[in-house]
Amino acid sequence: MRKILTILLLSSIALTLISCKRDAVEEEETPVLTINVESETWIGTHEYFNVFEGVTVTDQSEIDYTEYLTVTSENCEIDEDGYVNIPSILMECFFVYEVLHDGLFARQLSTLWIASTHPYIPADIQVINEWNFDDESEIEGWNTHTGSTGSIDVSIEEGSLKLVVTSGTDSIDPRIDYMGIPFEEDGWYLITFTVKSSTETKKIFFDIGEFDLDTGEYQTYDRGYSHNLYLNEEMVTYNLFYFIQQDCNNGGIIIELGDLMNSVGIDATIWIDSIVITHLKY
Ligand SMILES: [Ca+2]
Repeated sequence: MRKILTILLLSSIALTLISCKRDAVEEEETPVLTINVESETWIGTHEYFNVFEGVTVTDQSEIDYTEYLTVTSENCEIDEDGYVNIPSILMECFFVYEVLHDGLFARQLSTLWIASTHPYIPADIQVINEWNFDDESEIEGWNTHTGSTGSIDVSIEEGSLKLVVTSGTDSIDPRIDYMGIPFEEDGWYLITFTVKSSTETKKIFFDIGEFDLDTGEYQTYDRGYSHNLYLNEEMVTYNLFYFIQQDCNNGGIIIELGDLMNSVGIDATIWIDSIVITHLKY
């Protein structure tokens, strides 16, 4: 009996020792931290981005170290809450995610691409000009420039602005414009309209900007958002976005109808309707 008890006791001690040794091994295992962040993120201009959103730091035992995470960037500004000051122009931000806690360290790089052909449309919009061309009075304020060889005849037909265009040999003439609209610096504007052409391959240039009253020169103020459009024989609705770089009091729409690249010597009758200029407020 004593022998059995002794064996049991020894077995128990041995098991305890093995158990303690296992605990010791587990305690000695060094946590390895992983920063769980996408290596690349794409957003449009005027979307917000927070460097901490959705990012976690864990070790192999799923212990959370997220509270020790820091993020820095050499080329983009991050505010104290983690929001990035997104510039309006196309670019990228480089972020360095780091965690340092109790001698443990991890680093992860991440790139935010800010790229979009246009911003999203916010809830707060303001229609600043609108033309439905339902009667002759809506031609008022639209000016034409014919250049040396082109011509343009403006009228209203079936509720649309009708432009009978002889292309001529200039690229910027003939043209039609409407000026006197104030645009705000750093403002996003959306222009919608419908347009069709008697000739499928006719191309027009649609832009917003300002006439310098001193020089008589037209100056474009958008940043890479001017638009060359191929027209269709059916009415097509366009939504064109523009970003204005500086205040202009005498801004407006300009539509060039002449010898544009890939549209040389093409005469056409063009119908435009339902032009709406909207200021997008972010
Ligand atoms: Ca109309």
